Amino acid sequence: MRVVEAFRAAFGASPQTVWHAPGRVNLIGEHTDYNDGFVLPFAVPWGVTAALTPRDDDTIRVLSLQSDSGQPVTMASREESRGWTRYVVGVLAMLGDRVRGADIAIDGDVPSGAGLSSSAALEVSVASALNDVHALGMTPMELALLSQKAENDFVGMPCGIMDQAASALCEEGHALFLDCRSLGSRNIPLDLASHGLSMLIIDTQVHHEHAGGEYAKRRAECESAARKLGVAALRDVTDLGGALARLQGDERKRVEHVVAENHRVEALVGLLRAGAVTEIGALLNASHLSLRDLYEVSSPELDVAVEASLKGGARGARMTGGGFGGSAIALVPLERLDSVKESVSNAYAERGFKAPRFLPATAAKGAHRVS
Ligand code: GAF
Repeated sequence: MRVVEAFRAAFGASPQTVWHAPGRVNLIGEHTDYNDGFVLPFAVPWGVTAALTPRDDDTIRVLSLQSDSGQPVTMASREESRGWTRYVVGVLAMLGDRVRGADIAIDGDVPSGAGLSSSAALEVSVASALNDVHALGMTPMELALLSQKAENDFVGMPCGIMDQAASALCEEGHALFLDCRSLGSRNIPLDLASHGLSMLIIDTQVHHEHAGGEYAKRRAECESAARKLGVAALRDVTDLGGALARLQGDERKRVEHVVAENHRVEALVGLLRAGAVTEIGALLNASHLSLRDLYEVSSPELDVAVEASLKGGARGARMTGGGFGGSAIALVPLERLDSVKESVSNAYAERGFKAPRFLPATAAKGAHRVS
């Protein structure tokens, strides 16, 4: 394994453990996680592999096979961490004095900037490796929560739990139905191929700079609306009409999205359980329109990807993840794959957008030890 070879070359011995954690796409349930709602992500076949040996001092050495220098970054303490190393050091920091330093080599193949949660994969791979070598006995959900805390408190991104939970808990061939309040989850079989369907990822190759600030703003709007409505979180809104009558402007739109999106997750899970996977397209489309018009987190590239894939024969399509660029997903009958790709490529070329990248999405396994 090349990450093990790189570890040996950099640090002069074999790693004590090697863990892989995947990125994700979200089938449905967008911007619901931090509203205590429901999500339905599945793990993708790309992720991060972390080879790790603990140290008995506070030094942290991290080598990324994707970094240009080819050299490990050496930090005498957690405070020295900068840039991408914060995702790694943040996990160590959240473990406090349960761990000291570590030598770590990282190899990732999540398509960069595609919005497929490479940062969650990085955090969860390192958290899983540390849990293993230090015999901490943490469950996959505890590792997901630790990774989310590293991202919230150390990196400074106020994300919800979805991406880390997907990376830690998903099962091959299944989507993860997660209640972000109780943290209870169920693996829902996602059998597309036997229905003649596939899930296509359309990577817009665009990531808008202001995404982080807009994400925090949406979250703050939801929290403000929940306070006005006297509920702990938007998950608790039971009378949508009554709630909307008490709100105005952006907050009104955000609430309408979140409440309906939670119902769409439950409806989609119901269809999957009933074996009616061919029927989920309308829910994907409705989710996209709501994210575009009510939550206002789509982008021209995402909208064109969705519209053109439907025109090319997709059964449903939507943006996936936080938005403002990243990827869309399309549910495509196998015999229409070429026509969907052609339709999207042509639409992008007509508008002068950068050519999109197409990736097949199969539901992969969550974090696991590889050596
Ligand atoms: C990003 C966040 F990291 C997730 O927690 C989630 O809120 C998602 O955007 C939107 O559904 O991926």
